[in-house]
Amino acid sequence: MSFDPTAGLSEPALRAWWMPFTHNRYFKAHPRLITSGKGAYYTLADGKRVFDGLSGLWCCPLGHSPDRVVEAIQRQVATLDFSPSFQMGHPAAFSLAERIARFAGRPNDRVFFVNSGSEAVDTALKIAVAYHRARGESSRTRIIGRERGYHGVGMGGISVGGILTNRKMFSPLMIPGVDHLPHTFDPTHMGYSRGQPVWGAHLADELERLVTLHDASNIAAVIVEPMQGSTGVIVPPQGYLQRLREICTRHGILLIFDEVITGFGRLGTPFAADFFGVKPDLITFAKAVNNAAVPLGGVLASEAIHDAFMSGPDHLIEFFHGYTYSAHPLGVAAAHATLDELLEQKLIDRAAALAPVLEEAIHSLRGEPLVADIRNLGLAAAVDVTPVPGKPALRAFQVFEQALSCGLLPRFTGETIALAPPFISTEDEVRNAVEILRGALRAAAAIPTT
Ligand code: PXG
Ligand code: PLP
Repeated sequence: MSFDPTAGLSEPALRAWWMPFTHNRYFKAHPRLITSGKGAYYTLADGKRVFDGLSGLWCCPLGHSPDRVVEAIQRQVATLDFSPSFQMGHPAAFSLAERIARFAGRPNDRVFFVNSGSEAVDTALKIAVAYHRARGESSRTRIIGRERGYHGVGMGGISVGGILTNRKMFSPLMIPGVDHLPHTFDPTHMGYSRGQPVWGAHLADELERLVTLHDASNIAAVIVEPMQGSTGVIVPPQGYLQRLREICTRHGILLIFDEVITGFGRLGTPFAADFFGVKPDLITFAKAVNNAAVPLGGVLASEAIHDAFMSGPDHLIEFFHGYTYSAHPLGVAAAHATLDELLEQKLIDRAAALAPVLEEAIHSLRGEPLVADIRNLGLAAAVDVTPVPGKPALRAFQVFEQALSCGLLPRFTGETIALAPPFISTEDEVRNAVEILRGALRAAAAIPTT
């Protein structure tokens, strides 16, 4: 018997899926089920339509099930469902790599395909360490991440990441030799900033201190999200990323931008590197690369990094790394169709044009009940709420539930509500999402907390 997605869920079925990053007990007592999606809207199991305020999980800029992507996947699965990428290859993967490198304005880069942001991060860390070794600088092994950073859930990613809850249970599994730069959020100096805060470029100088502590000869790479998404849209201060770049260059340290959220247009430019005018050595991407229709991610590596590996007999493998599903034909087909759509429909320009609409709307929430801070950059914004004393993360959850009941699916984590609407949204939809959030803040504030 085939599965009927619209049928009510049985108790054993609800029990069986141990859900990721979810309050499983609460969820299973109060299931929130999505049964379909089209354009900027989901349909829930009770038939209600909700606006997708976070483009999936930051990954569906074209909205849901765009015809072109659907058709590309359908054609591909009927032609070549799987193709091994170890010692064999399929043509569309090569042309996609070339397209992505050109799209990034880095035509000589090489693209290593993976299946998620977490895999992209762990791959980039491996490339960084192996690169230095290949060049005879094998003492360069230390990696520098940043507080509050989110780099996925692989062992490398949680080690360089800086989100306490994602780290504290797994302490013995962390890779050694990692330091963290301070995060750049300071509400006393940058509260309610619109776009990039003016204050804070000096925080990049902490990297110099780490170099002084360890010596550059021991440091392989620095990894940062150019805009921190997952931890709540923390926007880099003006000049900060430029300064990180200068310090890395001066000391021969690789700079990795984790663009899993910012890649493919979220800031209104192809990559955040373009937005900030800073050129990292490695870029990780995933999510929006193919509108998330099939898991796909990758790492862009500069030609110099790639070439350092190309030594030894040419019949031998140069980089002992890869995944069964690297460059999966369905993921690749979806990415070609996504790029076609992003470029032909000029959707990145549209994201850029919607950015000031979102900025204006979200900052109009200042002074509403519970609001503690508001931030935005590109087509992304966040509102911090004042926590209920002794009950961390409850307020944002209440706001989320109120919003959902009024037709908006935002994202909540900790004390933050985030919005990152699809690029296909209209101005009215963006403004309306913020109005629903306003109502949700007021309604949540009225809920007794004792
Ligand atoms: N790096 C960054 C910068 C990310 O934002 C990952 C790596 C990991 O990607 P995967 O594909 O392994 O999940 C991410 C993922 C949220 C949210 O609501 C953010 C992410 C994932 C899920 C939810 O902020 N970021
Ligand atoms: N575990 C086992 C036993 C495997 O054979 C493989 C791949 O062959 C993996 C894990 C890794 O899987 P993937 O390549 O999908 O990451």
